[in-house]
Amino acid sequence: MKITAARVIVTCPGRNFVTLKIETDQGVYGIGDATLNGREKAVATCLEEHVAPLLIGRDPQRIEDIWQFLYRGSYWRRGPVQLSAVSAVDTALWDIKGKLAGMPLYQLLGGRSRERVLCYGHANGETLDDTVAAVGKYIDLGYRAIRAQSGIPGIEKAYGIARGEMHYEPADAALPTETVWDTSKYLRFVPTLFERLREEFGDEPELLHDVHHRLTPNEAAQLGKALEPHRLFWMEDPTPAENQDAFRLIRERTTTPIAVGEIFNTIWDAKTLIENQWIDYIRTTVLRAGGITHLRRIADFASLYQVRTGSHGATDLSPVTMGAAVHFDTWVPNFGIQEYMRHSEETDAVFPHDYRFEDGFLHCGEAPGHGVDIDEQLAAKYPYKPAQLPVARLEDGTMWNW
Ligand code: CS2
Ligand code: MG
Repeated sequence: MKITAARVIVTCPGRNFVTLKIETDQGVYGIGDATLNGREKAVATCLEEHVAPLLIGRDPQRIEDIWQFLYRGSYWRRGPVQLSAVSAVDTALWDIKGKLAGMPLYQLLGGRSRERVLCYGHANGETLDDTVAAVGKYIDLGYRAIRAQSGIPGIEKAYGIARGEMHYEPADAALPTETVWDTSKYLRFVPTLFERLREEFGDEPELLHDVHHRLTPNEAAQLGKALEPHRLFWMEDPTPAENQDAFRLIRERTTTPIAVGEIFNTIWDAKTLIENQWIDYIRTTVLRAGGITHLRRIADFASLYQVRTGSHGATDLSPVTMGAAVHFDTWVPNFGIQEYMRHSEETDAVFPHDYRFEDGFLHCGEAPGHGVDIDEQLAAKYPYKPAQLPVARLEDGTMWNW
């Protein structure tokens, strides 16, 4: 069996997506997601110019060997562009293997560990009251776990706040929008938000919050401590994680659970965090961390240290990633939670899929492979539209972490 083509499809049904379609001499094809928000063309070019030619003529059944060939064989290991490309190939190859076997992906991995996959949705609002109302809306929709982000008094554009109804898309302009950040205002405000949410909704709903890399380790520890009475499911990305040792300072000062890893590309980005048990949840995804093949390695390593999975699932990960993720989550023994930001109707139409949301949980389908396809004719109607992520500066103009 041979790979005959590896084609890249770029489409923008409301937001940009890069999709890889691997075709074979037996008519079976597989789909992989290669979207890197704000850097879509870099991955598309990497795939088209450098990776696709390496795939032609290879046996698509040799997933592990192709992974090793692309990772070890590229010499330039790691990095979001290279690993998003590798992930797309890997996801498409697992899709092909599932179709050949006539089995859904979770069966290939070892079968079901659970009946359904707990997921969390995104509630956000310009003000504290708006955010409380948004959390109420998610509870009405059946969600049992909800991430809450709010506008902060005195900060004009806070991370995570949607302009429209229910769909937050940070990549909002061809050139990065400049936002202003103020740590003191943020630290004063956030505990009042969660205090209010517990008052309104009681102990039952799981509440999450994304700090989005804005704090120093000591500030993160202060926030974690202040949030302890409100029993968060997790505090995400409290500080940038290039220096994994920074998390010791947070861990030793607060019991608020910590989740990290949506931008990690390999196990090496998380190794110190996991083996020291400085985090509770690892957020690596099928799309960013080497596909099913490598994500499985990370999850197995994490299981030795009682670290559970909590994969990234923002809208910039296409339904292809979401489909593969729900299969992975259905199997992975040390599953924690799955982020689930619903896609727009246009996106869902371009990517027909058989996973579904019901009663606060996601269910994967039984179709062979990961169960997500691409309607190429429809995709062609939505041309690429440049959009980059914002940047943040302190009030005096200093560049900060967005
Ligand atoms: C985020 C994302 O979902 C999350 O937790 O951190 O919204 C992130 O900002 C985007 O995926 C960036 O592309
Ligand atoms: Mg995040």
